[in-house]
Amino acid sequence: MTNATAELTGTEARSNGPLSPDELNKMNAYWRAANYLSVGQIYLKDNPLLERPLTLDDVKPRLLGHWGTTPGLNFLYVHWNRLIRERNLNMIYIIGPGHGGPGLVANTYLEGSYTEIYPPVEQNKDGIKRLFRQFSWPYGIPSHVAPETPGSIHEGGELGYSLVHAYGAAFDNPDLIVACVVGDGEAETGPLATSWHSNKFLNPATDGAVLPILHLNGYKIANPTILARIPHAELENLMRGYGYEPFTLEGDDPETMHQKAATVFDTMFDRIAEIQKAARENGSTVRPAWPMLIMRTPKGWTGPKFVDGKPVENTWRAHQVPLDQIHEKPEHLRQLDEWMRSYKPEELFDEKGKFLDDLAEFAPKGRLRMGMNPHANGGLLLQPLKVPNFRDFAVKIQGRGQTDAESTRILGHLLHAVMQANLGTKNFRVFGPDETASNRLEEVEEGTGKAWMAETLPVDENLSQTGHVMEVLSEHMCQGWLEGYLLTGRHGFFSCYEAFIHIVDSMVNQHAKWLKTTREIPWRKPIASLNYLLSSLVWRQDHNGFSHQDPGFIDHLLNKKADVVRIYLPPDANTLLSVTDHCLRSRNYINLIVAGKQPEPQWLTIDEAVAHCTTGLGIWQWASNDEGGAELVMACCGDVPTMEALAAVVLLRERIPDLRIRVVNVVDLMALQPTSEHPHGLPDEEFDQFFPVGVPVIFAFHGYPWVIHRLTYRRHNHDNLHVRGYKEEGTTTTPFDMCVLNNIDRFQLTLDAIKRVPRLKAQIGAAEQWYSEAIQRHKLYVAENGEDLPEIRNWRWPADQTS
Ligand SMILES: Cc1ncc(C[n+]2csc(CCOP(=O)(O)OP(=O)(O)O)c2C)c(N)n1
Ligand SMILES: [Mg+2]
Repeated sequence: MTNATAELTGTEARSNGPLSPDELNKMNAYWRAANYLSVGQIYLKDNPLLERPLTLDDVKPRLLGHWGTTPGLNFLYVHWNRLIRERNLNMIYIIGPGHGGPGLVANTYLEGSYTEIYPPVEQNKDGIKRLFRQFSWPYGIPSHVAPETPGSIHEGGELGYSLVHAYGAAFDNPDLIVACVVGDGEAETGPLATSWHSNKFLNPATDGAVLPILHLNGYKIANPTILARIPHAELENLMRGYGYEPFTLEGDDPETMHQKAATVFDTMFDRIAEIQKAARENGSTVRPAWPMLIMRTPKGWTGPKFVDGKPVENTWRAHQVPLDQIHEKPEHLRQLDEWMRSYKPEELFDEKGKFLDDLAEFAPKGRLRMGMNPHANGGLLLQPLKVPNFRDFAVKIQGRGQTDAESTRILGHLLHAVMQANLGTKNFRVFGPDETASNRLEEVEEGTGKAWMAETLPVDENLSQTGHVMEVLSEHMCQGWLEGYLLTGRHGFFSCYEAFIHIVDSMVNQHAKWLKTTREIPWRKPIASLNYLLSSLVWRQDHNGFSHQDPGFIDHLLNKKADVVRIYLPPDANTLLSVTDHCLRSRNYINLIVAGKQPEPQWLTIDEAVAHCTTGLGIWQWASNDEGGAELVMACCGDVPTMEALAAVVLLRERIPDLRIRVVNVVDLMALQPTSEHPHGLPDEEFDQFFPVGVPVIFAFHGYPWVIHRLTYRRHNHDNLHVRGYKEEGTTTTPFDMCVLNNIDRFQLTLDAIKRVPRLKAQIGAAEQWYSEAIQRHKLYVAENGEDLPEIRNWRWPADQTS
């Protein structure tokens, strides 16, 4: 392999491409500088310019970071700089192998962004020392392309999401080019494998461009990659099959590689410009074959070729820290010294440690620098969403629970209005894995359509090349597109079946981490919240059954930092409207809304709904008779549990008319937590007002029952809290039988109440008898008739019991 640092003399290389000899030399010097600073970050805490031979005192005690991917990322950065300058491009750079963090830090430092954002990291020797020392250092900066890294919207620690983020960023950003490096290992992940199809949703007239670079360095941590070990033609055909026009850049000799890269990138960027021109000026509506690059370069390019007699460069051994026993092996220290000097720092930085002006000039200026591009700090560009008055869509309540509505369909009216109000600014999209209509939100498609650049047939409905509803049967893609869209300063809404949102558990972890960290970074401006609507809920899987029954996403989100997560279970349409309005206006949260799509009773007027959602929980006085002090609190959270709890109240009143019952409905789950744990948490004194100490609470909950215990275990009345919820019993059966199977039905709640109220002790035996007869009757009836008992099916809250 040719030494990267050799002065470039090859006349052939100089003449055979778009770069002048001077430009080529400068680009290579720039790349050397980025590589030098990358290696320095991994290894050094002192002697930043190698003014004296390296000693063990200069080297960090713990060597942390990843070298292997970094030189490739740096190589591309230098080339993007040239293209941005020459073509005045608005460009951001997404790094799939986010473990190449040192490279992005190095490049944003060289272009000046880093020092502007972090002034102590000066453009001199002290600054370089600080830059080196802080990397992977306690209270310093992380090793990945983290939120702390200027220009990043993608941490890349969990591999697989680079390309969806890139497309999400490009939607509705017609002037933006998103260069996206996909690791060849990353390309083996499920999310990444499907992400290539994003090109069927990208409109060259109204969206920006994504330039995928498959970084084919041949290896992962300890293995070769699949795509590097199939014939090149097969790989190209794979990319063609995905609808791209593949280009290849292959080699290891910097001298020729810069020229080759400049040549291929000029062609590819010309191609992007042609595609956009055809769509924007000539009205072409054909789905284009966007260019993509297969970059076949060595892993650990320009690093040590052999260590301890074993090959390192161009192998998986280059993945992390190639010389990792510096403190044990003097030979490793000598090799490190030699490796770093091979970049010739004395030719790159002046005696004060400042990057030489005629090299620094090579970077673009101002906001064109990728570290300063506002699209990578989306909050800077965020425009408030126009949200029409949600009260205009309210369900008229005539008597408690006397009218039914599909709550999510009512929400669909609001979302449609939001979509229409923001079509002009093009900053709102609704995402769903083929479930928008199934979740009763299809009205949102009217007037915009569902994005679709592939073939259409007469039978299709609502497909449109400019649609702002995004439907693809990949929860990963929906989530990733939405994240990319939000991170670049727009708004969105993701509706999904409750059980299958788990597919993106891991992605939402990463987004939550991003939000948590950015809250602590002053220069990162708040972005719009990530809003989920989960419908097709556990209790009403009439068509599907057990596979579709899982309310555990709530549990999953509860693990996240309280600052970031909000969970709402509106019991009816008006509360759903109020909650959604709030979520759409919020910033920097992950909002989870769990709401049913089946016809269900409507309880609250819109004014009551707003008040209820504002406190997060409330006593439903109209359903309570607790004057003189409650003897029992019947609590509920979620639409079906609310109905069962109210039905139990009616049954209890029939049996024990003088029982003083209070009904408490919880819409904001986090209100149950102590204030110390969550900003929405009620102070203990207030909590005790709702759930008085010593009074038994029967709590009917939408999800897994221990969620409620987990949230309330420190509350005074916790010992008296008895929760019913989903306990993993399910199948394709009637709606009420689902409740019975999980012991959350009205009969069970009634029996629970009788068992827990001390003065009713004498009635327990009779109540148990009554309970088993009721359940028996129910089971026989559903088994025989295939539907619920008429009194269950047609149940209504009795008007005369409204107080
Ligand atoms: C989803 C996921 N699985 C596993 C890992 C652990 N991991 C970190 S880097 C890496 C290899 C990545 O290889 P590649 O994408 O080819 O990157 P590069 O060769 O450029 O370093 C793996 C498996 C991870 N970060 N994310
Ligand atoms: Mg690789």
